[in-house]
Amino acid sequence: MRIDLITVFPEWFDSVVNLGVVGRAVRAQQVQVKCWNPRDYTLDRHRTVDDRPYGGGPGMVMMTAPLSAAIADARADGAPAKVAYMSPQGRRFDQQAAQHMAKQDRIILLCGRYEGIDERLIDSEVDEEWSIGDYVLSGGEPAAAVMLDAIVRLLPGVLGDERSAVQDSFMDGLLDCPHYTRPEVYAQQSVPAVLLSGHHGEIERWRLKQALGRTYLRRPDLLEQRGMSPAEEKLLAEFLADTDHHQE
Ligand code: 9WO
Repeated sequence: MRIDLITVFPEWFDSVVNLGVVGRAVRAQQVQVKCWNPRDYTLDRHRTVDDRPYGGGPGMVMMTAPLSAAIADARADGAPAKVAYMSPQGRRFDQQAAQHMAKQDRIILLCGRYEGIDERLIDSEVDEEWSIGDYVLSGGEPAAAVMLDAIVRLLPGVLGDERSAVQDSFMDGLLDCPHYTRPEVYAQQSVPAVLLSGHHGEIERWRLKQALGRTYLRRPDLLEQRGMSPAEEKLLAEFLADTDHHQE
């Protein structure tokens, strides 16, 4: 897959593209990431990309010309791609959206700065608008980094076979189960005995039960959206009967 970023802060993505799972995927050429800086498409001495808002008010607005030139160059550089604008006005980005995007050949992520970008640029060049949550950032870059990370880890071969199998498994659409590692006792709390038992069937059943229970307690909206099989209904009832979960 190919992911293009339109940004006045390409350096912002250095760590994203070099470290961790995404860094490994870039080095293995499972994803190509390319930045396009609107400042490189300015003609004035100060490389101006923003101007004062019509109608007045505080702050600045990103001008159309440098952005449209950067987008045109990005578009012309490979396969056809949709331009996605990172904005609080966009559709909420979730795991399902990440899975859909991971199937595309290419996407261009447009990062705004200042008070926003000229609406006419959005009308003429933007195909999709995406929000990662209901808060205002100082620019679209952190949102693009979030989307890039969520998409890249879903690409074939990026995570090990075992872990990608888990992604497609019955845990899909649920919150994660708790995890433990050594030591066996920490702060007077023991690791749940089932995880030390070596009974893989029992362990999988416990993990699914925990995932269902936590999703029910913390994100009932996700459980509503996903639905439960009769076996899962039974596991959840067991979870709720096991102990009190008031503090969760
Ligand atoms: C700035 C501002 C200042 C005063 C009153 C309201 C204001 N809104 C904004 C604003 O939305 N600025 C944006 C900053 C302009 C476009 C890029 N920025 C951005 C993107 N902030 N937050 C996002 C974003 C993107 C995706 N998901 C969540 C947030």
